[in-house]
Amino acid sequence: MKKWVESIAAHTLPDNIHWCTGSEEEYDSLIEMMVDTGVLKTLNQETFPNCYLHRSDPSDVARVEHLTFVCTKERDDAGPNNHWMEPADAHEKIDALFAGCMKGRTLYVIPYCMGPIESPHARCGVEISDSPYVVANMKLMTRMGSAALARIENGDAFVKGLHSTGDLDPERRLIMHFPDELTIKSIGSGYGGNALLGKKCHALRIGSYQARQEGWLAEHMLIVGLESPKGEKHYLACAFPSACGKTNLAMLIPPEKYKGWKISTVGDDIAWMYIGEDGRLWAINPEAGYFGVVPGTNPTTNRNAYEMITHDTIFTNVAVDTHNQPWWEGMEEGEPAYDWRGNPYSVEGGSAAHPNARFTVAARQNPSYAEQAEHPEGVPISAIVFGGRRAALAPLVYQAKSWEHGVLIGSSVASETTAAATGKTGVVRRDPMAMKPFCGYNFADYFTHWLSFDKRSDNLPEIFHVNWFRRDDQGKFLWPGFGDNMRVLEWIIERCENRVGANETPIGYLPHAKDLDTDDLNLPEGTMDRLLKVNHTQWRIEFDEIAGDLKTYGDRLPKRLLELRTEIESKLTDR
Ligand code: GTP
Ligand code: SPV
Ligand code: MN
Repeated sequence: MKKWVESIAAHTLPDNIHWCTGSEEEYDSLIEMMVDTGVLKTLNQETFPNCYLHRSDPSDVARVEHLTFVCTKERDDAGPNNHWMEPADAHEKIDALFAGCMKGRTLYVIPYCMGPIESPHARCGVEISDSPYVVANMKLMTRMGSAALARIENGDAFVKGLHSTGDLDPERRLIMHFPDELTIKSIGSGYGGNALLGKKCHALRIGSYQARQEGWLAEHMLIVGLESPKGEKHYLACAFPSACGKTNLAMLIPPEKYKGWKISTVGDDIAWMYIGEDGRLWAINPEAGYFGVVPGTNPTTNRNAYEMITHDTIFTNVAVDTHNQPWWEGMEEGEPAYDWRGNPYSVEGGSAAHPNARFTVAARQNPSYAEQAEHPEGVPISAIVFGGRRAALAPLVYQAKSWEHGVLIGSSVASETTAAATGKTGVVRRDPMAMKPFCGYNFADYFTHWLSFDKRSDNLPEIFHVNWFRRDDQGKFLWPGFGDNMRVLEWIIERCENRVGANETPIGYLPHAKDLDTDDLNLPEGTMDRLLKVNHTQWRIEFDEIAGDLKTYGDRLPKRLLELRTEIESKLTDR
């Protein structure tokens, strides 16, 4: 590793090299240095102790999918779902941008471990970066420093990540993955998913590639624990696209009538899953912190998150009020004085906080943090839940009839695009398993890999699909969401335990309205009917589009998915 660091230093020409230990003192001194240099702004320390604000370059506030590449030898191995470049060309192109890019800067060597240090399922990496903001975020988001370095020095294979903010020019911004070389190179962005290489680049893109070779799954999923008043425990792993509700569901506070239930957060964004000795699917959360969407967070929607981000938090691109406290849309108190760019707030200037403003916090600050998140073996998963943000069509919840049907449902997830990535928002696009931006190889092979689990165990989780985002004709959400999603999770658990019946439809099993307890919600007449209706005509159109999307994967697509799609379509007859 030393040789690698030396060769990078010889190419990037930093003034200094700093090997990160991950200590509190190191974190504090980096924060102090960033405050001095203006990278961070100190927020009101009385009301928000140890909280800081980072304002990104306005062109650098989200992931950039069009600049993100998977560089396998063969183009088909990356698949139509990824941008691809031939590895030697890719290295040449990006290495040219790294030449001398750290002059006048410090090169930080950041050893990290994704997953509990003691876990056989955890994996290590080393990120080289010239951004102290990245170091501070990696400290909160991963097990970073000496313990990870010790694992690596004991012979653990590790992912080599090279990152520089470069000159932040979007024309010279690239995020490249070389899965066969366990290498990531990222330049020109300081934003989360582009720069914190342990997260999307390692734990999902490289991780999914390794997972396929080794027989496990690396997924864009939250992991939540639900314990009933009787002490029955279930863990759900849920895949929703970016900014579609994972963090919120992972730390949900159930409505009053669910008194006695204990909800705990194992993870809010990524799950690594493997088949355990008992044939069940087990999951660990490779992360140790949250990089979460700020707007919309308030004591009613997500009290756990609201409390957790009142101290020891790095805010990115929020607004501030006149008392130098962070402010964002949907906070439901105070008023913005300065917007996310640092300009005096004006209505004409658009939203005060950036719609993709984020918080970074250590997971242990979450009041609902599950101790099981530290267990080397992780937790057994009862149900896998796919979901998307869809104003129309997709019902509140439905259950797959089999594992392969669940894989078809996952592969045809569609969702409205959000501010988490650059580009137009609110456009419905296919986002299989919520992994469209994150699968490090050809989706056709990924679907085959998912299907293969069926042959390896007869004890796999049930699979469901949910949609919290249906809207009425005025554009208002039909379903209250947030804590009330508990009502749906309870039905999911009851289905897993075979304790409740269901309405069989061609697309899957839906709840009988009477089995979803919504009496105390006072929903407008007809709401549940709309949320639980399967309109055959519209679903035929959907299934036609699904066929079109699946066919873009060509010959490598597992035939079974297309057959199953056709079987279901033929049952969608008008009633
Ligand atoms: P990433 O971190 O980008 O992967 O996103 P995420 O899936 O963790 O999304 P998150 O939970 O941060 O939610 C994104 C946005 O959706 C926030 O503004 C939330 O307030 C909003 N949201 C979350 N859950 C619900 C829900 O049940 N109903 C409605 N209407 N909005 C929700
Ligand atoms: C997402 O976009 O899905 C995120 C934020 O979780 S980032 O880490 O930037 O990818
Ligand atoms: Mn995410």
